[in-house]
Amino acid sequence: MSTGDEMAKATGTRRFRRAGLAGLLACALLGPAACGTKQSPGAEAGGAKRITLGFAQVGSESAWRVANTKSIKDSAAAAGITLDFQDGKQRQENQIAAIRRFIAEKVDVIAFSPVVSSGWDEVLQEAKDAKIPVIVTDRAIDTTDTSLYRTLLGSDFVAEGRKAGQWLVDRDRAGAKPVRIVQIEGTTGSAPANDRRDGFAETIRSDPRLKVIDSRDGDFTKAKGEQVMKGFLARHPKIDVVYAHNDDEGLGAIDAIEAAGKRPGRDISIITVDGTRGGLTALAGGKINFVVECNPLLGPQLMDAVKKVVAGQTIPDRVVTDETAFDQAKAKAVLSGRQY
Ligand code: GZL
Ligand code: ZN
Repeated sequence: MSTGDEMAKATGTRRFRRAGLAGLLACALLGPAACGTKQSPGAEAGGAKRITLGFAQVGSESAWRVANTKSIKDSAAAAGITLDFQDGKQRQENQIAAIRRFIAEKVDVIAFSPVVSSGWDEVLQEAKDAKIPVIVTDRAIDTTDTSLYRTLLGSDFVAEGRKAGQWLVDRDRAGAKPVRIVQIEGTTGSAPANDRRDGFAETIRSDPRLKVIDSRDGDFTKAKGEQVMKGFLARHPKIDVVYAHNDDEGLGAIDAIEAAGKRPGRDISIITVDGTRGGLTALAGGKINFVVECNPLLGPQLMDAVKKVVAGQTIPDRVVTDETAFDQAKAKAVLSGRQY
């Protein structure tokens, strides 16, 4: 390219940039009207009012959560629903502040995945007073007033715990020796941690050789899972099984077990929950022994519920996501096709 051309290109670029800058400035100062981009005042092409959904997410603590967030964002776009998405960074006060912001914005519907199960009545009463319907997704809340939300859309975590326990009961049925189990729990006070613990405990009770000898909060993260497993290895000379409440904690436990010179999946068996690519890869490779699925792809069902609520249709007060479980052969079969 000749120098002249380069000059023209450069000037052109500079001019374009200046105009762009001025345009941006006008947009920022004068609001959408000056932006040139058509800001539909809420009317959709077909004239139906465009729905606005406020969603307060737990955080981005695990691969499951990242997949859950993607499903919600992609589904809102596909459904033509305007989404105000707020990341709670795993703190309840952030989620409560986000819900208050949605109320102030007068969104059409509020949805959230409660990081812990208690402490929601006050803010949900404010949403009810503002006549904004609420949908609880993924994790359940403890409340005596079920009029505070329209439905709970998410997994049956007790069933997930039972599946994990049943696999162990079936596998060790023939054995005679005691089976020492350590449990890496999910976030203290969260529905999945409470229910996966209870479902597992009630199932292994049928076999007196299966004993949980230690249990600690791994907060659903890989880092905490590794830290907790290091503590277990330091405290207990003999551990036979790790039951981790999600894949990420299980992957952290693998690192700690290998650092201690033991073979995960062989010297110490590992059971996890979620069914993310990381968990299934470790299962296919023999470092994890069993993975219970927890389906994060709640987006389509959530948008369907949002549209029904806005249209004044009744929806069931509980929608359970369907889920399966994986042994090594099944993991190998499904891994290449996994979305997350
Ligand atoms: C379960 C979900 C849990 C996942 C974890 O539905 O709330 O939170 O099992 C995630 O991976 O952090
Ligand atoms: Zn689940």
